[in-house]
Amino acid sequence: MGLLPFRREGSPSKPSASNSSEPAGRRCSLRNRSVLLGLLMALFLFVVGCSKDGQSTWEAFGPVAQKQLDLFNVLLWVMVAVFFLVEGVLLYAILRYRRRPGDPKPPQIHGNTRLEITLTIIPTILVLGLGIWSIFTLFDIEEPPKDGPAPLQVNVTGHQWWFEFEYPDVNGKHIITANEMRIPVDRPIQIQLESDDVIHSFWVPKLAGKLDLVPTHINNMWFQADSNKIDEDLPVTLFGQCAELCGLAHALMQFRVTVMEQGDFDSWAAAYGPPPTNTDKAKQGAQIFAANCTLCHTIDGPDDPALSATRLTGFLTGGDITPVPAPNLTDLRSRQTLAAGIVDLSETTLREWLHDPEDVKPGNYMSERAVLYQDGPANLSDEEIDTLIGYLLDLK
Ligand code: HEC
Ligand SMILES: [Cu+2]
Repeated sequence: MGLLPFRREGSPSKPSASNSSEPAGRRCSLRNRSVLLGLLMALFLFVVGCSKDGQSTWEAFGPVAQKQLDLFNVLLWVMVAVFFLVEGVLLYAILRYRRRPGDPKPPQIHGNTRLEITLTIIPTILVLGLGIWSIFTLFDIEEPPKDGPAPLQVNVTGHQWWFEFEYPDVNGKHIITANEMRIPVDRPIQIQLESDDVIHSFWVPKLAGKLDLVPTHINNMWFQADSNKIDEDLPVTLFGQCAELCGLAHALMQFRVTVMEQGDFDSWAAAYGPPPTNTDKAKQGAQIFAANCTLCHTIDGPDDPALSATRLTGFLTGGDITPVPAPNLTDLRSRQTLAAGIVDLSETTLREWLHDPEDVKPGNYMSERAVLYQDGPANLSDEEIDTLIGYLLDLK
């Protein structure tokens, strides 16, 4: 059974509303029903779009998102006011001065210099004002404040269809992980964005606006999560999403940002390392992993750059069975989600993933390129999969 509501068979087609042999009354009621359905859908989207939970742009957890939200609010409400003013005047003129039976032909006029100048100056002032405010905001959020705490560097790489997070230096330690970014609260996070393949976009609405991950080009941004803007207890997990159509599984390319106390963040960094192999079962798991998975995955610390280069070449060259860049699994046991944030990580979901990744995330490059999955579900016994899971998640 799939974890996602994908339907493999075609759904039964709906009766056509434009069937001309039907009586007029029935055609009409069908059309009314589609109008009603359309309105309900619009209402649903409107209501869902306004929710502050999850992936919302209406709530800011830090200074960058706050300044962007302030600007957005000003732009939005000024434009709403202009819209209602213009449409109001238009409606008033249409209704009040509409032609009535017997009205004489109105006098024809041409040109009104004073009115034309006024109607040129007002929008010019508005557009210039909002434009200048936007530019100042851009400069304002370009860099973290110089007098604050030192920023933490995180390098983000976009892959089809998952995110890689590299911390060059956390208390002297080099860390590479995937799909879940952990950040300490009240500290600027300096982010470098790049892509391995196509253009992706990095977006955590509660922390900052979107920025593209572009191949062969580095983009920079920063954000910060402020404890005084978050009224829940830490750690708090925020939703992120690739916001640039990047291929088949684009809609399944999400990530999480977990805001933590500095102490908890340091403990996570200190614990970062391969899963222990202190039992026979775990040793067996490590062997199965070495035999089947290390072509693409690293599990003993940050990826070796030479190996990453080979994997990238494999990906770009194509073919059925080639290495490809894949999520670093060193700290998989500390994660909450699987396969770029699309399912919660548990023994059950990991079993489903290892059994048949294609069923969980159609199009992904693990089922596409691994020998194990060339004939569909894994060429591994249930015991082997269980042993692997025990090793990966450090189960006792
Ligand atoms: C041919 C390369 C390849 C091989 C071999 C491979 N994988 Fe993967 N794996 C990938 C790719 C690519 C992804 C990312 C899929 C996605 O999210 O789109 C992935 C994702 C995963 C994930 C999810 C990681 C995350 O951050 O959510 C796990 C767990 C995983 N693989 C485990 C394994 C195990 C265990 C094996 C060996 C039995 C294995 N993989 C073999 C390429 C591979
Ligand atoms: Cu993407």
